[in-house]
Amino acid sequence: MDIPSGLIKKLKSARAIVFFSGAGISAESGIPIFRGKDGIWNKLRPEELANFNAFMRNPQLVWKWYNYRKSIVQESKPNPGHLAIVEMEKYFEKVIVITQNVDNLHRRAGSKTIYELHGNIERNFCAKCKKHYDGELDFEDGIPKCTCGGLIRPDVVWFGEFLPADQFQLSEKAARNCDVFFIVGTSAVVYPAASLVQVAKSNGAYLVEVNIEETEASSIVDVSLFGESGKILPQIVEELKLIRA
Ligand code: BJW
Ligand code: ZN
Repeated sequence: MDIPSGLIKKLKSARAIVFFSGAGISAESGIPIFRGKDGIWNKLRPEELANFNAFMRNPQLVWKWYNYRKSIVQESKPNPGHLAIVEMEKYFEKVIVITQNVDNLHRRAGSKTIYELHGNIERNFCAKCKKHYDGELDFEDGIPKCTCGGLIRPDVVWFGEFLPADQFQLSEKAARNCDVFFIVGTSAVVYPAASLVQVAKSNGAYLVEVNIEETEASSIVDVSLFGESGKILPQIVEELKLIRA
C-alpha cells in the first residue's frame, strides 16, 4: 500500500505521536481478538466472563478462561507491528502507547511509555483485601485464594468497573497534546477508552486509523489505512527513514 502524502507531510513535522492500540495489533502474534468473525467472544459470552458478578458466581469458569488466554500470551511474542512502534522512538521526540490490551506485548517489544487502560493479565489481586499477587498462583479446586480467604482475581478491568484513574488521565493528556494519533487494531466500541479518539480530534491531532476493516472511528479519522498492522506500521517506519535521511 502507498502511504498517503497527507500523512507523510504530517509525520515530517510531528514531534509527539500516540498509538492507541487494541486487540488487532496482537492478532498477528496469535492472540485472538474479541469481536468480529475471528473474535473469541463469538464462542464465549462476554457477560458470563468479563464482569465481577459473573466472577463471584462462577470463579472457576472465569479463571479457566483467563488461564487459557494467559497460556496463549506466554507462548506469543511481539510482532512487526509492536516492533515498528518501538522503532518510531528514533524519529519523534515523544512516542506514547495507550493500549487496551492486557497482553504485555508492547512492553516486551520495548516501548518506553505505555499506559494500560484495561490492566494486565500477568498481574492479580485479592478481590477482598486488594493485596497484589504477581507471580505464579496456587489453585485449589480451580480458584486461587488470598491469605485473607478472599478470591484472587486477574488485575484487568471488567465491564462496569472504573479504569485505573492515573492511566486514563495520562492517556487523556497524551491525546490532547499529540500531533498524530494512530488508532491501531481496535473496534473503538468500548468506552471510556474509545472517547480518547474524540479527545485527540478536538485538540487538533491528525487521526490515522490502521485496521483490516472499517470501525466506529473510521468516519472521524483523517486517513484510514486498511491492512494488517504488522505490515502497515513497518511500512510507515520505512517512509520515516526516507523522510529523516
Ligand atoms: C486488526 C488485525 C490486524 C484484527 N491488524 N487490525 C453504552 C454506551 C457507552 C458505554 C457503555 C454503554 N453500555 C455500557 C457501557 C460501558 C462499557 C462499554 O463501553 N460497553 C460497550 C461495549 C457498549 N464500558 C465499561 O463498562 C468500562 N467501564 C466504565 O464505563 O466504567 C464506568 C462505570 C462504572 C460503574 C458503573 C457504570 C459505569 C470498562 C470497560 C472494560 C473493558 N474490558 C475488556 C476486558 C478486559 C480484560 C480482558 O482482556 O479480559 O477490555 S472488554 C474488551 O474490549 C477488552 C478490550 O480491551 C476492549 C476493546 O476491544 P478491542 O481491543 O477494540 O478489540 P475488538 O476485538 O473489539 O477489535 C479488534 C479490532 O482489530 C477489529 O476492529 C479488527 O478489525 C481489528 N484487527 N486483526 C489490524 N492484523
Ligand atoms: Zn485478601
